Amino acid sequence: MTATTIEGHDSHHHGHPAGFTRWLVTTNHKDIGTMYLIFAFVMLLTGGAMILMVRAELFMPGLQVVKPELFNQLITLHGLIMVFGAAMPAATGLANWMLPMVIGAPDMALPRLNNWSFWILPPAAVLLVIPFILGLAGVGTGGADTGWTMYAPLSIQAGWGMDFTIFAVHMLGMSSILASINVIVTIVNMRAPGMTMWKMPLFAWGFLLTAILLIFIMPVLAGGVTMMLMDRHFGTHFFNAAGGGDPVLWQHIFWFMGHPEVYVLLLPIAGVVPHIISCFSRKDTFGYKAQVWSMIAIAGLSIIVWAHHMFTSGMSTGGQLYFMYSTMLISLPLAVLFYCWISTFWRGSISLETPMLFALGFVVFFGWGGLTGLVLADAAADAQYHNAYFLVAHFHYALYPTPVMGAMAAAVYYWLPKWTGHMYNESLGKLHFWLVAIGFNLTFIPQFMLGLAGMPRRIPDYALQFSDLNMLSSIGAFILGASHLVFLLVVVQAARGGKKAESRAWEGAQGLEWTVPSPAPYHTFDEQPQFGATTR
Ligand code: HEM
Ligand SMILES: [Cu+2]
Repeated sequence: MTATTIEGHDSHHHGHPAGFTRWLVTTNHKDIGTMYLIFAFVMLLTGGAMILMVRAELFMPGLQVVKPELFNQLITLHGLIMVFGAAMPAATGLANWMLPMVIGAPDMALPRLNNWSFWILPPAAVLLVIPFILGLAGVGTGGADTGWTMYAPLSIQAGWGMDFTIFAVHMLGMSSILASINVIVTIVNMRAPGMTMWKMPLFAWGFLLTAILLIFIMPVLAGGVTMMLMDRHFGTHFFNAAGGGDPVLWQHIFWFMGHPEVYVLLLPIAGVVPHIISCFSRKDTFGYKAQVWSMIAIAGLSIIVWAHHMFTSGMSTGGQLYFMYSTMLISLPLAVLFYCWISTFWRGSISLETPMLFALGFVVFFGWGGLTGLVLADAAADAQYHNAYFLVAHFHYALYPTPVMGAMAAAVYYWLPKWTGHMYNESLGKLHFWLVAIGFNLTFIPQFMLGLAGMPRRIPDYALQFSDLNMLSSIGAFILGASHLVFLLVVVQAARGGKKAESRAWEGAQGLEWTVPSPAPYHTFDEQPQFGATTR
């Protein structure tokens, strides 16, 4: 950001706060985007440190590092923090930074709401973690220890870490609903002239569908945790069989949110990745309309398949068949997406800069997550694999590539020159990628094998036969953890200096965001851009 833009801003508005106040009261989508991304990264390291303690415990059979109670708190907080603290805010940060720029808008439609959506997050994160820290200090009952799914009746009986978690979930959910409203209003109202819905970048489609999904599902979770709070403190028995309630009702409510949630994590990236693949293949995106319709189909289907998480909770044969086939149906639009991505780089003139490496890595690893998901969608096989490490490996192949490799790495590297005005260090970027590729697979391939061999999940100790694979998995996890520090180094370096980036930082890059200087000025489009034949 240059001094002239600030003066230009001041001349027609009121004063411009500096220092901490600037960040506290900012309504600028770039400031807010930056804060979201930093928050997400801090949460990634926090959740990561917690799971490294778990992997340290699982390095050898027997109990060495953490007590079983603490183990349960660690996996619970890891799951909650990764999903709500790291993955979703990373995507929202991207939306804030890039959505106005790719559709040619000066800012998000509701800037003050935007500020509020962000500032709800840090207190929520504190609420989530504080009982855990107090517990370590010997105060109270510790953090929630139910697993991130918070299954009743365990969550009804849990200590007061659960109440903090319920409150935190309310706040996190509120934040994402507000952010979603903002995304929808921005896309509907603020596109540059000439940009119809069917010419809008896939980036915007991904976020639009995600935002609609979130508004659909988050209130259901909010209702669910409110019922849980009532059960815990106000004498209701929604989930208590002794009082006429039903614990499985909780599972329905949770997974009605929880399953679409994985598509909330996927869809923004499904919108981002085609931009990157097309740029580094120097070819137009293949099958634009097919991709949009597939994303719509995925979003629609995602809300009618939730009970595939509940095959082992007891379900009628008819229910099992319905949820099995409806789940498998999602493979079709997903396969269309993969087909389009592959066709985009097919016979392109490909170069493998870091963003492209991460985009391709995403396609391969996430594809593996999808294929192993089909195994779990099979109601008969799921009985064997659901509560084994196979499931843990599967959902990490779905959930790590999406927010971390897609949003935090591929997209951040791709747009970093636009954000900072500098090129990042390509060799360190590549090192980051290969550490992720090796660390990630070394962590989770052994977990598939452990699952097939029958090692249960969420247990701090295991039989001797599982020793070697667990050791490998733990080594992989520490490599993966180290990779994130390399990433931090690259980003900090690029923010502080380096080779100047041109306005079109990548030769194959298309889109309105590349028509403005790098770094993008504080107010991107002082004059409304025209969307036409040369800009897509
Ligand atoms: C950074 C590398 C990561 C490693 C090494 C890792 C490892 C693990 C391990 C060992 C577990 C415990 C499994 C068990 O015993 O039940 C776990 C659970 C979980 N992880 Fe990760 N994870 C990583 C990243 C992520 C990310 C990025 C997400 C989501 C965006 C995520 C979401 C979850 C969830 C939802 C659970 C389930 C918690 C539960 O069972 O309640 N993880 N992870
Ligand atoms: Cu699901």
